Amino acid sequence: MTFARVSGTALAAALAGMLGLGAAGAETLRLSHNTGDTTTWHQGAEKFGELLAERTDGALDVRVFPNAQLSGGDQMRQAEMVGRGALDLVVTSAINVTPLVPEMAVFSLPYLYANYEQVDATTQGAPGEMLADILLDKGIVVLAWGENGFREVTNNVRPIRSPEDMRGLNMRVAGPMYIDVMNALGANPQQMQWGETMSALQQGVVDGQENPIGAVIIPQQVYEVQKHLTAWHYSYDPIFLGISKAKWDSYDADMQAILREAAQDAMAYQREITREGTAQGIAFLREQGMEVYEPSADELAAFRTATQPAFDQWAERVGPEIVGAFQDAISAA
Ligand code: X2X
Repeated sequence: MTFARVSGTALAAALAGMLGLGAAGAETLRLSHNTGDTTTWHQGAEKFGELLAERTDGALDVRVFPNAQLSGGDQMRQAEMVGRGALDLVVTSAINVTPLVPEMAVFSLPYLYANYEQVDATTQGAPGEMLADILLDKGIVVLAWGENGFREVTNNVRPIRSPEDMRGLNMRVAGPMYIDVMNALGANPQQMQWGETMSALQQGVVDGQENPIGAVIIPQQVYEVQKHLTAWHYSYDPIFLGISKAKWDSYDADMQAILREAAQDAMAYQREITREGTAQGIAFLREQGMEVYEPSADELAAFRTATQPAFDQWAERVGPEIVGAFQDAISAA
């Protein structure tokens, strides 16, 4: 497109977007997330924008930037940027925030949760609020919790049926705790941006990775570059929609209520489509030619035992008060 062919209106809109101004005096908020534009993270973020525009008569407009574009491709940096007001909004997963807030690792402790009821009892209950309070101290207001999901392992070398099968595999991981989990299993973990992972898998730089089926593996077509998947449910990863405290404080109570409700509704939608995609996911992946292994209860117990050292190490880092609150909510669910 040459400059001369851009209409005056389009140019004005483009300039307004760059300046953070939307149509006719609307305020444009920039939302960053670190997956592609086909994921349920992206759909949840877009839904938030739609609801917000509707409910504010267009006064607030959300622009969604996928693939961690606004943080130079660094998925871990987004939270810190929202915290100091360099980003307005973020959708990110718990594990990405652990460098800033190590307590966020609590959600993803290996084999903490056995099912979605237990998950919801924490993310939608008092334990989730405990973490939201800690994030608030870092300048991030959590508006709602959504879902990345139970993370499943894929690789191109062999089917994973036991902890022994993980030995020596070169595994891409997102964040710090997963390095310790992979080490406990005898794998060779390598921390890597999600944005670089598909090509690393394709080129054989790493053998495998782990991610949730409905939110990431299917929408990002990981099945195109990976042969084996084991549904070992070893770690749960929530996402959240957060806003910078500086931005939040610029609104009155009525606008804050609209923001929170739109976020709650958008993340409820996001959880729903993620769970639907996950429920149909294994059949779909088999159709695509993946070899999917579903471990028995005994086999799952073996993975749990093998990852226990990483659980213990990170439970200590998170602290007994928070871990205890999670475990109480889980046993009551
Ligand atoms: O990087 C990943 O694996 C992803 C997309 O799940 C997260 O952002 C943690």
